[in-house]
Amino acid sequence: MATDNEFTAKTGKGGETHQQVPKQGPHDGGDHLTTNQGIRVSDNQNSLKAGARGPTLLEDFVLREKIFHFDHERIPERIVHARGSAAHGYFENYQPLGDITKAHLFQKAGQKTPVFTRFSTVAGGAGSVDTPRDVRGFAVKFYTGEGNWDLVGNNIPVFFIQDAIKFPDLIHSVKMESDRAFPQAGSAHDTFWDFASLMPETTHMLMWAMSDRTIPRSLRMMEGFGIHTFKMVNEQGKVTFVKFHWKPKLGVQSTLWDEALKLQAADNDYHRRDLWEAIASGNFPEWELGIQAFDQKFADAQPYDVLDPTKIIPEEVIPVRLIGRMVLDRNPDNFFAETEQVAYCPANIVPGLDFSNDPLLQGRLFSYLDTQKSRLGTANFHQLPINAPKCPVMNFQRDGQMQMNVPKGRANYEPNSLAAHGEEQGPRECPMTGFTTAVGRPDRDEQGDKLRVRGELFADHYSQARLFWHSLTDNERAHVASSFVFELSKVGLEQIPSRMIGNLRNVDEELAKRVAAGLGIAVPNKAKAAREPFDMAPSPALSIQKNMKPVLTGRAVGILYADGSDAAEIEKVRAAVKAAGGKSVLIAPKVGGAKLADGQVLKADGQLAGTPSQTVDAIAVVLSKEGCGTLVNEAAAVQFVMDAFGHLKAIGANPASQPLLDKAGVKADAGVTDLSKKFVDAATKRYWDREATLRMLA
Ligand code: HDE
Repeated sequence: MATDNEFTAKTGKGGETHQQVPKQGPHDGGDHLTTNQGIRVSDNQNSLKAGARGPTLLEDFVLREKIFHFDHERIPERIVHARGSAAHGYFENYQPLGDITKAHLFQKAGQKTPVFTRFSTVAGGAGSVDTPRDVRGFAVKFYTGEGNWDLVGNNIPVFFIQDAIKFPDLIHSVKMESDRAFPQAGSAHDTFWDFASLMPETTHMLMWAMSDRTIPRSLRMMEGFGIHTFKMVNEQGKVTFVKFHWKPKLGVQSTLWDEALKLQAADNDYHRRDLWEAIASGNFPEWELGIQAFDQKFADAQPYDVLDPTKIIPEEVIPVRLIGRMVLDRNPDNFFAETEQVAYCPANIVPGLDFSNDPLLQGRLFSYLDTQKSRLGTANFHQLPINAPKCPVMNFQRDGQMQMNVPKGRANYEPNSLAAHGEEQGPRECPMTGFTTAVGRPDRDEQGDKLRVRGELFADHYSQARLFWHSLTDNERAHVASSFVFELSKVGLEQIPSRMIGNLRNVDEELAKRVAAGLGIAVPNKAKAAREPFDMAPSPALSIQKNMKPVLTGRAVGILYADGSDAAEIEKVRAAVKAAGGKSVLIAPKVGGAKLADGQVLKADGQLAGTPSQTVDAIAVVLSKEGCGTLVNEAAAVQFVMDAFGHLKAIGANPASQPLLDKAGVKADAGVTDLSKKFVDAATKRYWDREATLRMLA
């Protein structure tokens, strides 16, 4: 390929720029622009006209082909999870798992399997923002030597509904209301809460959705869950039930609601950019894959049904066994070809794994294959490079739109005896290595009448919602209660908040009271529970704050400086942040930089007005007396500090910057330090205690 300056630049008659392959060539290589038919193009700036000012001619096949292709560039976006970001990487197995599964990817220590992982929001369209309050999708395609395995999960371990037949209702209710087409990408509206409050089985997931889990700090800092109970099957056919967990190496971190709202204004692509930049800079995001493994005896002994996707198994009851790690180390080459066209399907499974009878999972096994056909347009979508297995694919399926393979010979059926005549005979089934379905429990679950019913224990809608509430810190509970208040405050139909709070009384009376008080309405009657809830031992593993890792790795520190700032002071902070594994972001009133006290100009990474403090995890304010004197009158600077304080972040400052801190209302606490080593330690945390002094939470 020729580089820019190897092309000849010419100006055409109308002043338009032409970059051309030079007259002297080369005319044999790959530098020539062509049509899709390979015809070289002589002019990519002007269509063919009858005279310089005449009409464009239909004959211009170059123009017609270009516009024709452009007109068809868009494909239907995903019905749910339309907005997503993805990356390539690998899964590395820790130890042989032959005792519980025969799947090849789990047989050797150190064995690597390529993966493509896509994270997404659920409710918004493909062009919506990254940071609404929403569940996040966490879908991993493992390209194993035995075919593709797709683990299509979320960042919350339970789901809203128990049966697939309710999914269209759930999604219709949460998406934009169908007459007015708003709100985009948010659940804070009538139809969602109408549906949710009429469906008490949603209560457990609602608790998670109203918690900080749905406003993650970064895609790199989310847990992932397979949600359903799956099966692993070993060589002897023995079945073990498993729940899948992804544990982020950086720990789980979230934003505050006010911060998430402001991030929407600051950067619509906050999570997409963060993932891309982390990978591009070599800071590869990493998760460990864990399983909770159990048998039928354990399942039968629980007071909840392990086939019910609105239930978890607390980690304190069955610890998560870590079986491998996933590293995302390569950004996609092309967003459309890879991130948009990737087609996950929970039915894609390899020998050694199997489905459970979870009725939500069973419905998903149909849905995804079906949706890909309407999204990608052809039954041959599996041939797209991002979807194609990295192992041989051989069968007698033929033809269809966009068939990319050119099968040879006549063998498009079997049995056949074509080999007897020296012809290609095609592949055959293999009982030894082929996928076989594990034998279930014909004695109990898989016999009997055809019924449209649910398992009895599915009727307990509240015990685990209560477990979640009881496992949180006081500050996290305040966030949950406040989120309910925020969301229900946007609901116009007055019967809905009361109905919802009536349900919440079954979770916790205190929560219900707080939400009612926050809305300024009376506490309604308690809803009748379909099955009386019971108390479970709290599970500290469910809390984000109790499990925060106080590290700077993966986190960013914004350094605010201006004309007259001290170079050595700035450098000291940068070096300390780097040593602690963090990233410094230099922020100055002008992106070209500021003239420091020693005369040097230090270029900024971001302009103050365009880089508010919600884009970083902690701030250092390094101003001269004069610089501070100017910035106390700059709203963006005051807001920068005020928001960092309000978002409970560490603030380091030199003495000359104090007037700015004072103007921003910063009060001394453990998170407000000088610029010594203390600051970098402080920057690894948030100051939850500060919140009660700043915000009236429910
Ligand atoms: Fe999905 N879901 N889903 N879902 N889902 C889709 O498939 C569906 C459910 C999840 O990054 C769609 O390719 C039904 C649970 C993720 O491309 C569609 C039911 C969980 C993604 C679909 C569920 C998920 C999807 C839309 C109820 C967590 C994005 C486009 C039975 C375990 C994958 C597409 C990606 C996508 C159907 C419930 C996760 C329409 C019918 C539970 C992460 O097929």
